[in-house]
Amino acid sequence: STNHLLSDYTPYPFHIHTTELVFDLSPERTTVTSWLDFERKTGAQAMVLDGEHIELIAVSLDEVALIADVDYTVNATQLTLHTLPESGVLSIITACTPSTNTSLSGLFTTGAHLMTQCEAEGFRRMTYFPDRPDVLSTYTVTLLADKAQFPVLLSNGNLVEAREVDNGGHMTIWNDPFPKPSYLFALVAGQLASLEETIEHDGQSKLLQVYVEAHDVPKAQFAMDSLKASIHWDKKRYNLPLDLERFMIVATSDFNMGAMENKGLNIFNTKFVLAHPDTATDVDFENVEAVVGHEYFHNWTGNRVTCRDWFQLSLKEGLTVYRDQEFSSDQLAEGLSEKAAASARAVKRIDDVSNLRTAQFAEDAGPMAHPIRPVAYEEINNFYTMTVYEKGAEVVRMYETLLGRDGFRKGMDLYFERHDGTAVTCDDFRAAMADANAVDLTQFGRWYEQAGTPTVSVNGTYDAAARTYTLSLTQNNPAVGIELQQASLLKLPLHIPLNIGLLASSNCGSIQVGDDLPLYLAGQTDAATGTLPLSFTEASQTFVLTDIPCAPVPSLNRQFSAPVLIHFNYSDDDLNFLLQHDNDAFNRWDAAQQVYTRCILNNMRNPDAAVFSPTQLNTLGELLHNDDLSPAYRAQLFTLPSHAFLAQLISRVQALDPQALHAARQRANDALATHFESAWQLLYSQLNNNQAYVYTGAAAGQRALKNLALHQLATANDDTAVLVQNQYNTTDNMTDRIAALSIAVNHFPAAATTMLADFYQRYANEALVIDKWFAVQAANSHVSHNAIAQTLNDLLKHPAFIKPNPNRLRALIFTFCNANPHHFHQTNGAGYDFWAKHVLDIDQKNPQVSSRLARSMEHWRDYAEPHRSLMQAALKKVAENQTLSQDVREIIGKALG
Ligand code: B3K
Ligand code: ZN
Repeated sequence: STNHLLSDYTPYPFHIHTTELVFDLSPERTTVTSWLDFERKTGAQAMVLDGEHIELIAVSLDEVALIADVDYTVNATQLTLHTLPESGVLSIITACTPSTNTSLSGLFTTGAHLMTQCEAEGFRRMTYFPDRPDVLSTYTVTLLADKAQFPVLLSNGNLVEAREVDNGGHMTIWNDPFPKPSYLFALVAGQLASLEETIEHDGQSKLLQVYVEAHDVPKAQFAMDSLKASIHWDKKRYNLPLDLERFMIVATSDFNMGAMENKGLNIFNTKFVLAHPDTATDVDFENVEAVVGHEYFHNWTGNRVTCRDWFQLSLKEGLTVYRDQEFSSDQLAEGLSEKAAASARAVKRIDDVSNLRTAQFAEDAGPMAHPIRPVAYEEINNFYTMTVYEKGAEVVRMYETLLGRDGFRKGMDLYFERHDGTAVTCDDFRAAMADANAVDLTQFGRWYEQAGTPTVSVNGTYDAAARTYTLSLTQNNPAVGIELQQASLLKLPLHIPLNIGLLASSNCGSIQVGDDLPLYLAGQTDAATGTLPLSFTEASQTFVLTDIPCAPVPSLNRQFSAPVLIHFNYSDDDLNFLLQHDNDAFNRWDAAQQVYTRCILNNMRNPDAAVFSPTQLNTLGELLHNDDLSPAYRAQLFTLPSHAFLAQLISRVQALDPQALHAARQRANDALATHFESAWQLLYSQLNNNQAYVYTGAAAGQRALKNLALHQLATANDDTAVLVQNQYNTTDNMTDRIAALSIAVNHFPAAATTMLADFYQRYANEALVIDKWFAVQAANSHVSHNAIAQTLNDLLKHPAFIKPNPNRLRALIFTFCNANPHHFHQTNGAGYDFWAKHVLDIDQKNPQVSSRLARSMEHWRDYAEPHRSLMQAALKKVAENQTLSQDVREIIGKALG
């Protein structure tokens, strides 16, 4: 396999000014005719076009047929035109077979429909083309199909013409006036119904459509509302309008990822479009809103300004994730009092950061570690990662922290002024931010070049006589992943914006214990109260804070201003103090996480000792009863750090015993369940108030805390089975029903059997709900290893698991491998064998999906024996397979390498 290098970039030697395409569509054989209006830039190079899994029928230049092996040559991946003039129109006819395309890349069948997925390199599965993001062209597309079979024919941009043709056929012609790369092309041919609205926007009327299967139309309104909110938000916050006459969203059940931002024609996994209280949970609603926003925001950050090459992927993805996070945060805060809004925003930030710390920090500590702008890849689809997306978003957020809201906006404005309609690099974005604010962001550029999660070690000393508090910071970022092979690599200090606060540890003067002290940075005149942003740029750096009237407890990296790990030698009392008093809601939650982490790790070493001290339980008890804290926030405060997050922390210092970790984490949870049993009881009865379902952040928070309470009660007390059964039977929404089912599956097996049967029957026709039914069983961390093996066997043979689509595979197989550590990490290796079998099976059909599953084992080196050797053996078994896809081969190669 070839290794693609950032350093190899060269511009494409031709312009393709316009691209005209005619698709004669049918599942068994689709023909594509293209007319490419080209112009040579410089030199005399041949024109090399990409093409895979397609049949070449004819090539002509200015309507004169070209001759194979004379004018052009063709191999399995390229068509090379040897002697082209300065300019002309190249026409190519190809054919492909959508019905046998199980990779879901290129043109494929899904249910009764035909759809495309082109990013990153799917366009070349339909026609020969320079399939790279820096070749921008204006597209006109004609779609021809049987009218009865495919009544709906959609492509990018504006509809130019629609009419019937002979023999029961029909055609539509679409024109997209905005130059775009091939990865943003899309077409849909199907039997779909649509929900439509016309809005007035930017002085024009715009048609919005959400296309779904007819029976799903009642579940499409929330996506439509989310789209309208997104359009409104982007205009208001960034003055970025919807630039086409219409905007379409189409849902499909068969999709490798969440959704795709094709120009004017977004294609979505049904999971991120369909939302109805009967079938979708609060988390599903939240995700639909976020993903609709994300894809819409790409229209500017990704489509109007796109990437020069795939190494720059974070240019569009990091920025667009940052934008969707801010959109969701604004949606949650809308209409609330200032205080409630701040709390709602903290809840969103905590969700995003815990996701980052669980999954991205782990990625950044393993064999796939890479900078947000990678320098090499074998298969680009493997680099749609947590690092490129989520750490990329944190890097964008740091610009905002450094430059302020207005400064960031100035940078965005300049970015579009300079680069609209072009394909650019991450450096161009950074230059726009720097130039618009007249600041030097050279050092900040290292965030794009270096992999790994930096550790910031902090020492604090209070000098009572001098009334100073001195913070000494050291940053450390050792080589990881691919960097380990770059012998000459020198990692340099990063520019880290570190927000800090100092809490008064006692009453002093007018200052009360727990208050934020006013902060003055020595040598600087500007004073800040509360949170002070430090600009930490050296390997080691000291900050002296003056006029500090009493000994403080520091609150570090407030709001998670930088994606780093903080080391500070807090005593148990310090953490308890922060848990009681921190005025930064994010850091208060983080104090709880640190308490839990410390207690679980202690308990792993000392399983017979109590997990929590009386002081800790006392403070936690006060928080649980504190009605000033929103239910959503309290639910987060009482959620333990994930197994994966703890595993990653442990593996930094010692070999990981996954069963010991699972058991200690379980004991911590049991301790919270039993110690606060009466509080959980009270909360459950208060919050289980039979209010009709409505999706709002506040209502979702109440359900989250209620279902956490029910879960804790189930752990503490067997009588809870009645409450669980009752909630399952009487609720009006999926959030509560699936929560009850999950609790029953884990704690009340007898009740679960009938509930599972009932659930399946109720929702047999709702594919996304049946996915939940599979997932709940695959995640069962109770019962015996033998029982779970039996369940998995039954589920694999279940009629609903014949020809599973990616969502179904994720529900059963991925859930077991990634979210059930107790059963996955059996000491006889059965979980690892299961993994190997399914990686190989899935790889035959869909490399992108199997390659994601392949990653479940990349941390094998972190494990203690016998796990380590058994995992290595399973990886080797997969590696030996001769027919591995390039996708899986890269992952396994890096894991073993
Ligand atoms: N840009 C697409 C992801 C494409 C993944 C290709 N393997 C969705 C998104 O990030 O919005
Ligand atoms: Zn994206």
